[in-house]
Amino acid sequence: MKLKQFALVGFGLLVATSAFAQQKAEDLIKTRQGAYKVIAWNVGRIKTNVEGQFNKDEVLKAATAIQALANSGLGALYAPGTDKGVGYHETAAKPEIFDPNNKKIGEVAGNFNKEANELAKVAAGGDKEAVKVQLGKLQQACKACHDDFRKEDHRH
Ligand code: ASC
Repeated sequence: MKLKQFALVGFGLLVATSAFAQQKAEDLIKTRQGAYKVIAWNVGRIKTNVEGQFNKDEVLKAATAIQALANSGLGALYAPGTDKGVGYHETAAKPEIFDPNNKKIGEVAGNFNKEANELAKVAAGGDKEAVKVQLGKLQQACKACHDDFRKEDHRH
């Protein structure tokens, strides 16, 4: 192979590799946004139930879905290279959430898991008032993370 050809192949590989990395990051961002979208959908269903007619089965389904997602290891979706980019929309994640030394991340994430697990437990009990109180605690956990790690004014 001539030097010029060799250089061209090398350049082609480089473009292909970075395109692949970008595609992968875009997928991770999409999955991340989708996961929170599904969580928000289920939070909304529970909210509707505690504000109106309470259907224990629907609330339990929604709470169980939130619990499963909260415990699924969402942190893996914040892989290096996913700090910038477009999934379904531009990522709203602040740079701070990609800092492995930021202690607050574990705190807010752990709190979200705790409140989600508790909500599933309370939902199984079927008491509307208790679900309402626990939903409020879960929403506080959502908000705590948004306050520190989501760019302002972003709505999903
Ligand atoms: C929701 C939702 C959120 C949280 C947050 C709580 O229902 O979609 O992101 O609650 O608004 O502050």
